[in-house]
Amino acid sequence: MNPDYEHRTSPDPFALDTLGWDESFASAFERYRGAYTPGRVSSRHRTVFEVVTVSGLVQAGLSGALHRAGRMPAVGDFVVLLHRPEDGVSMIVDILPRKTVFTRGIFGKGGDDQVIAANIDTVFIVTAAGSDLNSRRLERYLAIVHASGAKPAILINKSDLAADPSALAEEVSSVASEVPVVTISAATGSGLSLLDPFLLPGRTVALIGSSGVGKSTLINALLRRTVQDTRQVREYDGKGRHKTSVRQLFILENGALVIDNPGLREVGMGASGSGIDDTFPEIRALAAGCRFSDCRHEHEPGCVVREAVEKGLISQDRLKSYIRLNKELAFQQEKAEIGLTRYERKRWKEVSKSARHISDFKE
Ligand SMILES: Nc1nc2c(ncn2[C@@H]2O[C@H](COP(=O)(O)OP(=O)(O)OP(=O)(O)O)[C@@H](O)[C@H]2O)c(=O)[nH]1
Ligand SMILES: [Mg+2]
Ligand SMILES: [Zn+2]
Repeated sequence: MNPDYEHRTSPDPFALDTLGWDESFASAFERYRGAYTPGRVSSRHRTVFEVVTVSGLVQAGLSGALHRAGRMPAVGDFVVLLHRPEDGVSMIVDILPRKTVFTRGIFGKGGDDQVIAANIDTVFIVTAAGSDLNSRRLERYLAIVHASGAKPAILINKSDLAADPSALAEEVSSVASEVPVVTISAATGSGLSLLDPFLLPGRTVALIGSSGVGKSTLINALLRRTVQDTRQVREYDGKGRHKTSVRQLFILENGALVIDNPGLREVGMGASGSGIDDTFPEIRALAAGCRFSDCRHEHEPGCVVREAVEKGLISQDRLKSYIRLNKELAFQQEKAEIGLTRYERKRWKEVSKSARHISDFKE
């Protein structure tokens, strides 16, 4: 449990709709009617999962079958629970198909540990006035969010520290394209009402960004804002004790769901796929006019994108960044393929060894 929050996921019972349940989950759950209960994973502590269900918060383990299949629920997943009254244990026996999957895309790390969260509608990419603000990093975040199926929004936090917050917003707008940019201060509460259109009942928002940008402070502010009429709340003491180590889903009073994440240290392009193109729509739009359909916009003749850079229509930095991220994607994909081949080779050795055993097969 993360002790750093003024309000936790409420243990009160919830209607499934409030948790983001919809028709597609309902039909996937259809075959489990009877002894099973659906729920949504709100946090994971190694092998124990906290799951919100219609009858409150449940602690559950993972079934042996899921474990053996290497299927690991992520925060935000809708899961199927089996409760064994004889020993009081709840077990996750299945994960319902995900609507969106948000992964960090670093090859070489365990498959399912890559998953940051599932079934996310909107991702708040949080940055802060000061040294964290970095256009190139924002492009990386945008690429993985676009690839996840969730919609991104960029939040510039700590506007109270900026001499000219609108200048920051303008700087960010140059990489944001059509992605909304919202300037806020989680500490003073300024701008928080601009987030209301994203914080809707049954919709899930995940917060990502570097450590220290104020993700947890923002969640506290949102929790406090939506409960302030009904509960007495201790004043936030601003001591920076919110270093988050566990990913966790919270439910705001109005039924919106928000997921706090630990600061991301590394964002790989491995799972970004077409997310890179979505991050650079101005380049994608022009690229269709390049002479070669696989033009990388480097040295190829008939490149419309480079021409646009020369004319000053597209920024040189943007094109450089686009090329670099695509190279990284290609490199990581290649690494993944080599990894697979090695695995296949090993499998083949095992298979041929057992074949030799059976039929005295000789190489
Ligand atoms: N001045 C100012 N400080 C803020 C604001 N929001 C957060 N902070 C401070 O920034 C520090 C880090 O805030 P956290 O909310 O812990 O940051 P985080 O993004 O959750 O960090 P990790 O959990 O490590 O990823 C704390 O000292 C906060 O008080 C803000 O709007 N203005
Ligand atoms: Mg935090
Ligand atoms: Zn080109």
